[in-house]
Amino acid sequence: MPGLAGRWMDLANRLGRRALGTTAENPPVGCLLEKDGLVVGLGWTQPGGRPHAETVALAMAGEAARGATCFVTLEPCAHHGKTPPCAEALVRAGVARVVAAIGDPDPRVAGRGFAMLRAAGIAVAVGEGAAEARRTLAGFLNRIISNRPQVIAKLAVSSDGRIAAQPGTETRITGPEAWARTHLLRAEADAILVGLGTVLADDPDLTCRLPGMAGRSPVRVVADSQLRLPPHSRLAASATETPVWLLSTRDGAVAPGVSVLVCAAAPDGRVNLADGLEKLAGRGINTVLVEGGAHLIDSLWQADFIDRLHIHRSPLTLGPQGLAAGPLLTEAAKRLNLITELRLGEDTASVYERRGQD
Ligand code: AOF
Ligand code: ZN
Repeated sequence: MPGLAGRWMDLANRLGRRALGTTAENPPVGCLLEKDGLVVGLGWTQPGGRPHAETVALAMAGEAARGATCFVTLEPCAHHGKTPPCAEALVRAGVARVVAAIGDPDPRVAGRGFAMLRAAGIAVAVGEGAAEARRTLAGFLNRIISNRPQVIAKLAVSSDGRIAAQPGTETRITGPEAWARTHLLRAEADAILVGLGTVLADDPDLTCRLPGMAGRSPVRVVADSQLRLPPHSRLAASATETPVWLLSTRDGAVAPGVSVLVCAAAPDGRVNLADGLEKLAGRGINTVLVEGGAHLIDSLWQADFIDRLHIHRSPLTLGPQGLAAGPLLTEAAKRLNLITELRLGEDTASVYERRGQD
């Protein structure tokens, strides 16, 4: 059972999670202002990345912020960017103490936020709830430190380890609860990535279709080295409403709203995935959810780009003619840490994370 500070921070972490997938290129931060055991303000980074979480919480608290403790999942910013520094706003509001989960590696901040607070006589403690904050902020941390987004893969498999009844076809393997969970993962991602083969086979929408959450659809990205995205596909046809980006080795115009990110080619003529991920990071994408196909997920796995993996397992059997899931299924348990297991109706979800994250 965490102490009192841990429980306030737990709440701040929950607030931060609300912003997942809505703040790129900024991090999804949560902030809570507590005074005399009461919450006097709360907030999270707003859609598009601004205002920052602290600004929202301070605005809610007004005068009550004076003498309060600020629980925040990331070091308050110190730079004059598109908004004035949060550290300065906390000082001006008369906050007595700041408890932050982790420091901000953005070179414009990197310790300066804490220094600014301490210089003004504010008590600063760092580390409470750090593991959870790092999980929510993993995409941002990855992008700032490694110049690539956090790669989250999702795979649905039958009880006999198959991902489709036949290669090149779409098979509904899992039930409605797993469907809802997948759409939640979409809502929490900045971008969703599939290979062109998946588009040709399934003609997917790749939007978030949870009731009331259509506005949370991520940018839809297709690895399409030769610009073969059919202009009449659902993706291309809806690109003016929900953006579509193509990772390609060539430039060209495909359809209104579709942008092409020209990437280096791999030796096999496909897109160089390291470069593709860097291009996404360059556009501010913190997290990318990869839903298929098998070849793309396999290539990302072989290159060790998968940071988190969701495996949805169904009790269905597809039989030996079905398309096998590839080495990832057996290797995941050895190479990654199992962090969560959930029941999703008839199905189960196992969530794995790259080792050494905590
Ligand atoms: C905070 N609270 O809620 C967020 C922060 O372009 P700007 O001015 O919005 O600054 C973006 C940077 O601010 C971003 O790279 C990260 O370092 C920090 N994000 N900081 O104090 C927040 N989202
Ligand atoms: Zn800020």
